[in-house]
Amino acid sequence: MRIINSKFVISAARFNNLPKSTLSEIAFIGRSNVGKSSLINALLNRKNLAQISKNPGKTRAINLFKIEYINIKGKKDKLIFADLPGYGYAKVSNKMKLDWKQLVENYLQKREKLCGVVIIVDIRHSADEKDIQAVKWVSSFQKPFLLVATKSDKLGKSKINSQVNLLRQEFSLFGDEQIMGFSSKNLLGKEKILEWIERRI
Ligand SMILES: Nc1nc2c(ncn2[C@@H]2O[C@H](COP(=O)(O)OP(=O)(O)OP(=O)(O)O)[C@@H](O)[C@H]2O)c(=O)[nH]1
Ligand SMILES: [Mg+2]
Repeated sequence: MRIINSKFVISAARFNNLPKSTLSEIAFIGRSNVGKSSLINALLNRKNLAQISKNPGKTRAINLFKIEYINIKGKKDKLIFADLPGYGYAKVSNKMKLDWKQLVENYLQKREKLCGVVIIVDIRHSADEKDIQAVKWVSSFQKPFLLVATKSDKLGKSKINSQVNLLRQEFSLFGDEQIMGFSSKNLLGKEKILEWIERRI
């Protein structure tokens, strides 16, 4: 797919504030500060469409972006990207954690046109409990997912492959299809993510 245009639509702190689901939608989820917004910007060839912050936990709502692209058959089409609020940030109250869970759960369960979820982890770290939970959670809603191990620019080439293989085992994934390395800095893996998205929609 070739992206031709993208724009911010809405930031919704409640599920009911989201506009009706009419276009195919792809969601992005991961630990707070893992690089979700950077990944979305990289896919869309934009510097600052999705907010990038050095302060983890800043995104507390679901941000929607409307994308125009040329599909594999050369036809113009549209889809939605949803930047979901990050999890695992320690400095939030229990009430906020509960609100987060309810918002994301509602979203995964009820968003009618949601056709795939990109789950983002840091390639440098072993799978932790929260990330494993996230994978199980998304799977429990029968949503196809792609695990993207980002910040691969921080590792050498052979280390990237060995980490991806390690993470594949830790997350009990089978086959190459479900996990890959990525970097928002040097754009490694960008085309593969776009191909995965196009297959889902
Ligand atoms: N080296 C490197 N740094 C990255 C990469 N992706 C993101 N970062 C940095 O990681 C930090 C967090 O990135 P964001 O894209 O804001 O992460 P996020 O997951 O959207 O964060 P929240 O929305 O706050 O939860 C920023 O300082 C980014 O510049 C990457 O691929 N490589
Ligand atoms: Mg963000």
